[in-house]
Amino acid sequence: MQETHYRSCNLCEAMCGLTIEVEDSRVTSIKGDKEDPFSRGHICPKGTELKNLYEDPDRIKRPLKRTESGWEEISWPQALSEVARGLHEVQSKHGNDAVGVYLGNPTVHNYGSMLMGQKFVNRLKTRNLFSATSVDQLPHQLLAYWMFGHQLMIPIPDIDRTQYMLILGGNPIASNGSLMTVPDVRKRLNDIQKRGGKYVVIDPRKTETAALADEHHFIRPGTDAYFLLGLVRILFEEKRTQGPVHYSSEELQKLENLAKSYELDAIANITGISVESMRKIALEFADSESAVCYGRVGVSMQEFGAVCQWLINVINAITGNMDRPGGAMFTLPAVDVVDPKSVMRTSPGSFNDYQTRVRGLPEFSGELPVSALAEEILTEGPGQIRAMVTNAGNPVLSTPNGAQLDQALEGLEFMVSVDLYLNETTRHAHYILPPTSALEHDHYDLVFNVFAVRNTTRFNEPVFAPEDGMLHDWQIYADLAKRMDFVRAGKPLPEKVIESRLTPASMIDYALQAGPYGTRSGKGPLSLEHLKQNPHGVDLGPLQPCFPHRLCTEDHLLRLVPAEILGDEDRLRSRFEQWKSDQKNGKELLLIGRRHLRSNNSWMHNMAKLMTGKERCTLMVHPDDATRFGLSDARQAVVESRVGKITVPVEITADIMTGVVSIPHGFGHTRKNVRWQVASEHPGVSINDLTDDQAIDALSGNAAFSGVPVSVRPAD
Ligand SMILES: Nc1nc2c(c(=O)[nH]1)N[C@H]1C(S)=C(S)[C@@H](COP(=O)(O)OP(=O)(O)OC[C@H]3O[C@@H](n4cnc5c(=O)[nH]c(N)nc54)[C@H](O)[C@@H]3O)O[C@H]1N2
Ligand SMILES: Nc1nc2c(c(=O)[nH]1)N[C@H]1C(S)=C(S)[C@@H](COP(=O)(O)OP(=O)(O)OC[C@H]3O[C@@H](n4cnc5c(=O)[nH]c(N)nc54)[C@H](O)[C@@H]3O)O[C@H]1N2
Ligand code: SF4
Ligand SMILES: [Mo]
Repeated sequence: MQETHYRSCNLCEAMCGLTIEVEDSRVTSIKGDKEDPFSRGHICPKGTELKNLYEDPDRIKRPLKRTESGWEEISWPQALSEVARGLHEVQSKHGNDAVGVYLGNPTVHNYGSMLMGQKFVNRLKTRNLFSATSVDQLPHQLLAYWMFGHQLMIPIPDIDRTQYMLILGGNPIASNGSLMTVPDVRKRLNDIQKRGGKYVVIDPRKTETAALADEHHFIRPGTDAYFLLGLVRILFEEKRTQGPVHYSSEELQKLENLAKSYELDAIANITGISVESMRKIALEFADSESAVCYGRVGVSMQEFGAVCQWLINVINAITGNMDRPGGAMFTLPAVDVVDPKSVMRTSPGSFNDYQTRVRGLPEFSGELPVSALAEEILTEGPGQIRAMVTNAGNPVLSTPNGAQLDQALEGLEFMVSVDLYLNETTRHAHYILPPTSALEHDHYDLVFNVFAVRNTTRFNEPVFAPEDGMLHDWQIYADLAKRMDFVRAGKPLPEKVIESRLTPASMIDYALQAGPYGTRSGKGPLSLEHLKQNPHGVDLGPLQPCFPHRLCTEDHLLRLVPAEILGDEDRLRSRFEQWKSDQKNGKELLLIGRRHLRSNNSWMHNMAKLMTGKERCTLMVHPDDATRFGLSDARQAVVESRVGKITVPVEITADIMTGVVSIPHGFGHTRKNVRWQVASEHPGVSINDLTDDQAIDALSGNAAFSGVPVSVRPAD
């Protein structure tokens, strides 16, 4: 029997609509869905791999328990009970904070896991909550909280209407866009050019996105804050600022004073971008009919990640491009998570309400920076983490100084992982609880509809029923949350999986109906049923201006210069002085990362079709540096940092700035007892065995991956 299913891909942020053909319970083809009004048929090579992910023989299908003789398959009730008891035991012996939690990136691509996982995590009542946020977008959320009053009021580039886009530290043509859900980004960037606009890229590497840009400027890693300050200074000098609009004139004055205290010549020396180039960019930006500045991981994962995100918002605001078509705008999603009256409202945020035990790093919105995780496990004393729960993550490969974390996890009293695979992290678990894979569960994108470049919505029905004896992420967490209550109350534990009457779909139905386009709120046709009738998705129109009513600050003004940023000024200035007087010894190179279209962080390397072609885990080096350090193409080099040393093949290319080298993250599948057969044939090495857990943005606590000082030499 042949059937056609429609659902969107949940692997990255782009949410591409897929047309999935199934014959006799096997997927026969996955293509882009041309009738999806948002993605318009776009798909990348990873989308079709949902089939192989579903069929992957390495995927875990039954709960696993680590025993003396290896992994043993056990029943769900046994696994869930032993996990609940294990966690309870650690907490009753050592206190609630003795259990740590790490939520990986795919958590936010799985609404069931988010909705029910949250209930379970709340039950644990631990402060030791970590996630991929603090190796990623923490500065974006922090500045949204400070400037707009809500951590999820993140400004989104109105890419379809802008006439000038300035991109820093993002490579959307490889990553398919981030904090800008934008399927088919190559075409949308090209459309800017076709309508007479332009886009400009600031990046230490001439990336796939930079290669097609109107202009590309190399920048020294970690110096973007000064480049952005330079632009702000020029905007003031050239009288291109607007305002006050939605902010006070005192704030504008404070900003001007700050920017004018950084000299343009010094900025040019430090960043490698000339004063003329800065001036050209600033003036073209300001004089464009509309313009938007966008910065992504390359500028959030650095020493001044928070300052960078602040200045990006500032540039959009003072040129009149904040909250206007073609500038930086805000979504009004079908399930609103920002409006305090919404049934799905989330916390506006919190900052520094408490700190990590060892290093005193600040909390953000109930989470602590993951750069501190290993030391919280390794450092003895009250409050030490003795047990971990990991969900959909691989922090051994994805967080700084991963080797240290690897070692820390080995010594835990108890660890449970909810994951599809035995990866570099979950191999340390005592129990692995495997959920269904994407094609077996329904999905509503709670997160990426909020960050989309158009208001859009769809509901994704499962393609297959779950295999016998498999549970969804949400079912695992719904059970565990209740089972913890039983254990704590000293009651006998249920011998069956505890069913929940509340389902993620029912929660979404309620939220859709009550939401800004819903039937119950009388504002539109949306309900779960309506979305099921429209399987290609529903377009809700372009982004609309929403200031001041949607601003979540008390006075409904945007805070142009948050006090916390001013508090970071001394650090910003002293680093500036340090850069100015930096006597380059010529021995040090600055390490950055990169992404490849056919990868997805650490976990798609097990898909054989994605792994064909040239070796991907290489050290990119500029020809001049290769000569300087005696490196030859395709030969091995030793790269060494404060925390570690790895050996990696060299790729000589003029597409990287001199003084900079690059290695992609997510590789390093060489550790023992990992069950990733294909990935093990393309193991590569982990860049995060070089990145430094002590290198952070001291203001936000975010990891500073960009610009790690390393030495490089030939391996033989
Ligand atoms: N040096 C350097 N390090 C980086 C980065 C960088 O640019 N440079 N990028 C950082 C960024 S932005 C991020 S987001 C992190 C990502 O880092 P992590 O979130 O720690 O790791 P992933 O590789 O995304 O985790 C994948 C795991 O999730 C599991 N998984 C997938 N789908 C599901 C699901 O539906 N349910 C469950 N339970 N499990 C699932 C997979 O089986 C796999 O084991 O890496 C960060 N690390
Ligand atoms: N194919 C693929 N797609 C993905 C992922 C993946 O692993 N593979 N991961 C997903 C995830 S979790 C995320 S968060 C997004 C990230 O999406 P993007 O932010 O677009 O990610 P990258 O491609 O790593 O782009 C970061 C860029 O920053 C540059 N950079 C590094 N340091 C600096 C610096 O100091 N200054 C400046 N100006 N630039 C710098 C790098 O050279 C790189 O080109 O991608 C998502 N999509
Ligand atoms: S671009 Fe992202 S959402 Fe689209 S098919 Fe590729 S991985 Fe899936
Ligand atoms: Mo990410």
